[in-house]
Amino acid sequence: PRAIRLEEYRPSDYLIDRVDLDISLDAHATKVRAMLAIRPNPEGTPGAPLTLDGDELALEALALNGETLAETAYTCQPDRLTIANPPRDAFSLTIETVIDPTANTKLMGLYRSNGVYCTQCEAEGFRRITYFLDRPDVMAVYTTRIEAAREEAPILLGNGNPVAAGDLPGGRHFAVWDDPHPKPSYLFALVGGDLGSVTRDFVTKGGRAVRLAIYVESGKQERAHYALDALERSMRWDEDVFGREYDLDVFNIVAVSDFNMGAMENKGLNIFNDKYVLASPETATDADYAHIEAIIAHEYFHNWTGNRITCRDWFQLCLKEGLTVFRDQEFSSDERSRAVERINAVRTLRARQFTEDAGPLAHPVRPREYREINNFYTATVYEKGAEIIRMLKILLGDDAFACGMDLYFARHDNEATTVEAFLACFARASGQDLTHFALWYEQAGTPRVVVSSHYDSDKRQYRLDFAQSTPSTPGQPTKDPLVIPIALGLVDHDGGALDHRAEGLSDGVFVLRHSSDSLIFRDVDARPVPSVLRGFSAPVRLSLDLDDTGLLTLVRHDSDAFNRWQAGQNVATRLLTRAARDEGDAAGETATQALAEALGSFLDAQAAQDPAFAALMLTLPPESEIAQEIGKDVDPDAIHRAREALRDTIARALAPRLEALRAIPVAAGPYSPDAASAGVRALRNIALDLLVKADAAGIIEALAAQYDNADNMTDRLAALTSAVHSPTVPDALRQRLLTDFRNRFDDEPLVIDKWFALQSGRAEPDTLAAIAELMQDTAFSINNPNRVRALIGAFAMNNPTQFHRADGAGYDFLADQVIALDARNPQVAARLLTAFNSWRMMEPGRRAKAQAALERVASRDGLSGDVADIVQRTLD
Ligand code: HT7
Ligand code: ZN
Repeated sequence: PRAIRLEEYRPSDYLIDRVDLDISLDAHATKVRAMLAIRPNPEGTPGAPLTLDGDELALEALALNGETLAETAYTCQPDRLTIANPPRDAFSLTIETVIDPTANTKLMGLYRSNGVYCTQCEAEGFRRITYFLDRPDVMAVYTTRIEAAREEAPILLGNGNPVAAGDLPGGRHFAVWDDPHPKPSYLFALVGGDLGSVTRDFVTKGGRAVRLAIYVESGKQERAHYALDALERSMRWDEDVFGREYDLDVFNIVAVSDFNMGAMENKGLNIFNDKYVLASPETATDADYAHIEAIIAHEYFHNWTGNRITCRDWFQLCLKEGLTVFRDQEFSSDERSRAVERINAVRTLRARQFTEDAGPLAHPVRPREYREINNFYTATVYEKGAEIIRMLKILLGDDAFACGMDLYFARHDNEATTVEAFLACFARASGQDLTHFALWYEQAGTPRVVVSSHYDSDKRQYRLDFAQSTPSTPGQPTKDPLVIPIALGLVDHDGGALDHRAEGLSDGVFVLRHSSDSLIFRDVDARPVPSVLRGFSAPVRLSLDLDDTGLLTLVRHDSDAFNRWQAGQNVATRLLTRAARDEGDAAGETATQALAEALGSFLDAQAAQDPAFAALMLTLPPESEIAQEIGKDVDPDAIHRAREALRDTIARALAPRLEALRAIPVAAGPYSPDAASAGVRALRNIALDLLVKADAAGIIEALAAQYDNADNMTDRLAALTSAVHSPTVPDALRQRLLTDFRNRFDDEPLVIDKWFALQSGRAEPDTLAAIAELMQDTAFSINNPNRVRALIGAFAMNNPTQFHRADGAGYDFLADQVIALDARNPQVAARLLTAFNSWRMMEPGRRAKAQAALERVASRDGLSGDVADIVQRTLD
């Protein structure tokens, strides 16, 4: 496909004000009649031809102002309908198309999932339903009449409010939905199916009565209550924190089993991957519950940041996604532990976004060009996009940030707008010039900030020198300095906080604007320990000249929880990089012991008060982070060995304490997924895992008992995970538990996904063979994205030693799967292929094998645009 460029943006020559749809659902021949009220755009070219987008469409009829259009007046192909000389004034166009939802394996447009008709229109799926100006700056009000066989689809849902329904001859029925809010076509949705529901009444602060409903596969309603609670809490939170109220009489959510992503924020009718709705104590883990809460909130928050105010074009995707991720992260932080949420967000950012930013697919938060927009729903747009909003809040302060948000909502309601317009609201509200700050949207790559410290005892001065640089990325060989807010503080060696002032430090934040700068603290009696980038105040890689003693002081005493955790991670990262490079030595052993001791005293003092945080303190940096740190000629096996060895040593050193942690009680009563109870389970389960790795006496029996007696999925899966990943567990036990799990959850596809992912993530040479066998399991289907992600995605993304096997078999396997999947679902295939993102970092042998596998994919005839785009950029 040809490149689409931001600088080539032009307003549409035509606008569509009203859309009246009449859709008659049928498994193979769904009829769609669209009546569009069109007028020339005063900002467009007068008299320009009208070209509507299509994708695999078949036109049945076309009428202009009610009159059938002569065939000479238009040209039509599956991907485009052009009327050469449309009227100069407003006119109506009636378009009839017929589509086959059952044959739609791409899961874009209208398709069937387990017999349920549903739609996915973002980014460009509406054009698979009817010919349209399928771009987000064309906003219209919609009415949708849906008709179907009552037996097949007793529930018929659309955007907006229900306005009519009734029976029709031949066992059919209809429903009419009216959405008064202008919206872009990507927010259109409909659902038809035989679904069960849970409902609740909600009254907004302004007094509007709203009927909330979640629709799920019949019989699974009980599992939707947690999502419904999360929805109600999200709605209240958005009123309290952002002053945003809901604006329709109903809010519907539908869970479907086949979905390309997590969920979709269609106006008044969110459609969800059922993985992010359905939860029961027996089938969902604490982490699943937390994800459900976050995604329900995220999609709901889009109602204002995305729907009421949408994007002018797809280059502005971060305008809705980064901002909405920021909002859902704030919600989770308010509902749970702020420190734990922040640490988890940063772990995700580093694992996904930093990796992306360091590889061939690196792109700015607002890209300047794309070939396939589906490939830009990335960690950079979402997660780094959210970090930019967080930095803005730090730089402006809470009050000016809140005023900027209010101004944005007031100024741009019902508009399709841009990043510039968004920033202008904050510039206005704060009086600050944000021109330099805006570079965060334009410049790809993760900046490195190097900090060196100097203490002058004669002058009693302490100086911190800062330098920033950003590595080159594809298409951006040179970089400019960014505006980087760096929250920091000083700690003395006994752990006390030092309240020193420095010119340039405001409310504990230093703003680095140039390639280098310094901060001078006066009247400092002794060299302090600097705690820099508190709360991870900017998405950068930090190098700080702090030795292990200083870091361990921070582990023990930093008042900033994020940096206490980070300091422990830094010590571990140092040890792991050295060991993986085969540079382990006696100094390393001493440092390991010191780390274990610091963790031990931390556990003694803190574990009982904050178990969730303690669980994070005991978690070593992931292998992918060590690979990034090493940066070139990476040997994943060496990293894996180093990490296992360090974990083993720490586990042995902490064994008696870990036994005690296993005994911390979870709150009495039935299972509850609340953050406090989840934190205790997380700590107990990491203690179990470490003790299993350390082969502690009696721990295998304890593991088996936990698996057999668990009353919730978190504990059962934790026991199974330790069994699968620990070589100390006897094969017979591992097999017994795996077989039991498979049989116990035979009719629970979402649980079987956990079973698939566990086995495909095993760092063992026979894993690839096991996956080939698992693909024959009756529960596996290449057509279902969740199954594919669980078995093949987990292997490629979360199993570095086996995906990056030295013999290249992991690469060949993934290439084969991508090729096979591309014919059915290009979007999911392209996403799998991004696992090759770090191929250039590998040692030469692996690099050559990865390149060969990629070239094999690239040379295939008939590749989809999605896969062709990723493979070309990965190889470039
Ligand atoms: N805005 C939604 C993105 C999305 C999507 C994009 C491309 C293809 C399929 C998709 N399903 C959902 C989800 C969100 O970020 O809230
Ligand atoms: Zn979103």
